[in-house]
Amino acid sequence: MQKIETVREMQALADKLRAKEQRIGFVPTMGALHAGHLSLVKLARAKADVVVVSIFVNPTQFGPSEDYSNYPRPLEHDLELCAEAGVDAIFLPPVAEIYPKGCSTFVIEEAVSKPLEGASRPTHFRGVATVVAKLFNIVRPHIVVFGQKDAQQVAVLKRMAADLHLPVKFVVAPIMREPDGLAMSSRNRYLTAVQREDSVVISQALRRAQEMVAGGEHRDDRLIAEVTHLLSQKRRVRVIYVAMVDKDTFEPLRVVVPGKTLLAIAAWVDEVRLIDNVEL
Ligand code: PAJ
Repeated sequence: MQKIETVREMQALADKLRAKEQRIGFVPTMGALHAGHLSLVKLARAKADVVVVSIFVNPTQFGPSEDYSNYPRPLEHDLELCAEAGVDAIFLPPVAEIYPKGCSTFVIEEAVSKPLEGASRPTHFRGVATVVAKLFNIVRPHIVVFGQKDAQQVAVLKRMAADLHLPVKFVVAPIMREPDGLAMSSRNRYLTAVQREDSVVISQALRRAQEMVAGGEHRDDRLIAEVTHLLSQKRRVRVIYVAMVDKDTFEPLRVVVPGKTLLAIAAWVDEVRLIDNVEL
């Protein structure tokens, strides 16, 4: 596994691979890797000749009171996991390599990024879109793999790639969950045992909504009321949003449209912010 820390070297590798007509599959991450990330790597391996993973805790996507400096950075362990998963190259740039002094250009998607996550984290998607556009220009992938766990991120980045004519093919991986249903996340390691117990209500509430839809309920107000009620049963859980939206535009939907509808939750479990979603 090659370890690359500079933009110049990464672009040179991408050029060399492209000259040999090798298809580059790319999985961008912020590290603290878990089985969710590794499922993305597996998909990339199945769909490309060479797999590049980036590990970069991107400062511009964290708000001023968020966990940028405390974000977990277990680098050695991440490198072991990548090597075991058959990653060919790992891109680990220092912050100054991605945001050199004087850098003043950002990518702002102005529709899909506005509601839900965008409303509660106003500069988040500007940071995500900017870093991902940069990474696409550095890694020059044919195929990129993202997780459905961050469904709005996928929708914003697909919109960005289409709008900027970026020649990448998106592959979206299903949400990997713990045995009790909790969606895997690098932030789960912040949870204490009691918080971890309460956090399971998030995926349980989403599953309940799926059952209601299977039983014939299609109205957003009834589904959202039930989900909100279930979440309110746990003392440590505070709802940030529960929303039923179109999975591509993130506009609200009043009734379930099969194949198009996402139910998304963000909630605090004490001071840990968790998100999850299901298709309805
Ligand atoms: P990060 O949170 O490290 O996630 C990297 C990728 O792993 C994302 O595409 C995310 O959706 C996916 N992922 C996380 N948990 C998952 C799970 N339980 N099941 C399936 N996939 C999962 O998302 C980011 O980093 C950053 O915003 C990034 C795109 C790297 C830009 O900085």
